[in-house]
Amino acid sequence: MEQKRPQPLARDAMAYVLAGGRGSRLAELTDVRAKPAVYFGGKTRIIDFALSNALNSGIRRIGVATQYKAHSLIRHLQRGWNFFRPERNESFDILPASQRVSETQWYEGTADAVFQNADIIEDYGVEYMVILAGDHIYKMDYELMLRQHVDQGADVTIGCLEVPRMEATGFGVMHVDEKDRVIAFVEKPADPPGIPDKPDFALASMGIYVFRTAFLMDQLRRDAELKDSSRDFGKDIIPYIVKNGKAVAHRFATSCVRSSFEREAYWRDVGTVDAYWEANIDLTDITPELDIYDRDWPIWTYAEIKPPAKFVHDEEGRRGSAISSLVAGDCIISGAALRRSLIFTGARVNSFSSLDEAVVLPNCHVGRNAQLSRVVIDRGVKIPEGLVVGEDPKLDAKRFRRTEKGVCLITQKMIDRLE
Ligand code: ADQ
Ligand code: ADP
Repeated sequence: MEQKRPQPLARDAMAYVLAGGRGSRLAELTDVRAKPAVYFGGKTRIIDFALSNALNSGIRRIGVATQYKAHSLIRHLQRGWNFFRPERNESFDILPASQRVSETQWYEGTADAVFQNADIIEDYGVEYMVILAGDHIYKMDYELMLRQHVDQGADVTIGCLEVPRMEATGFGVMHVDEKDRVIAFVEKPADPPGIPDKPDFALASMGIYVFRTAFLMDQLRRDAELKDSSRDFGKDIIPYIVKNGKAVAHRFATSCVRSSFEREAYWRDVGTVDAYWEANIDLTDITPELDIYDRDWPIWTYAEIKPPAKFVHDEEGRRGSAISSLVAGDCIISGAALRRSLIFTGARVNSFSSLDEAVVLPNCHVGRNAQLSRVVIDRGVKIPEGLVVGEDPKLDAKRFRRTEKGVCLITQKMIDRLE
């Protein structure tokens, strides 16, 4: 008898990406754009990781809920993620908070950002919902998480990872039994409970969840009736299911996608300027912890087709090079020296300048004789001739946003104030 090929569960799932939060700890980087739209890794934006994971996992229906400063995010999605075809049962929906349920309501919490679009989601008739956050850097095969959800007969499956206990105050923290069933869940505890046999670590929720669509919708409708709910997955929906249903933890390490040299299960929040700078600069390592060149798990993005990066030497023939650096297209490095730096599209770096551990967002211009060390330069900034950053901490802190780790975030407004 002919054997039926098992259908990947991902083809019967919709990925729903929550991309509305502000990410205020990224300071000026999120003044004009939502955190998921912030540039990362030389070409991509943060949200491209969750979206590429969904695509590479085989998911062909995607919804993105947007709210805060969504213009640049929406523009990016429209340009880069527009290849889904309804006739192949594919869809890509951008779902801005548009007061569809009540004219006075934005999305209240994360659960509300799903509930307000219930009719659109139910119309697609998919069996499973994969709820994702649009603001984390990681590579993960969601098919494996879906498979565990079905195999264990869970009501909700929660993606989780082990983090140092004292860093877990910003996460949902759970306790599990020997079968990884969640027996307790606390959202952002002041004193996070440790893992029984590893007390210095806590089991933290990644804020990603798998549900059967019908079950999720029932829960959202139930929660919508409550007066005192904040309509949030972490605060309301998940704790309720842990108490009254079957919640199971899915370990990130089991479905994290790794290339041949990636050692650890890589996951980063990049929610602060320091974490953001560090994760970008780490990519310049000889064997970085995150491989963005993995052809088996490509990170798709939108990028304009531009001329290649060009390197020319200075008048003395000495500089005009990049060591341990990533340089995107349309950059001209003329007579400048780059070390451990990550330069996005369209930069011009002029003679006798040096950049050391610099993250330079698109379309920046660095004038002659500038010396910049440990910086993040916002998009389109014009660095004046001779500017020195990274030598005098007090002066830097007065002029720019200087972090605990001594990283300076530089925006055009800060440069304009110098003159
Ligand atoms: P947080 O990350 O603090 O905790 P939250 O601020 O609600 O949760 O953001 C989750 C995601 O939803 C983010 O991607 C954000 O951009 C987006 N978002 C927030 N409000 C939104 C809205 N109104 N509309 C649309 N999108 C919105 C959550 C969980 C924790 C878990 C961490 C892991 O609550 O349990 O540990 O994620 O990072
Ligand atoms: P991205 O670099 O993320 O594509 P942009 O720099 O183009 O984003 O800005 C995103 C949105 O913010 C756009 O709507 C843009 O017009 C607006 N914007 C950019 N800079 C400013 C500013 N200095 N003041 C107010 N709005 C701005």
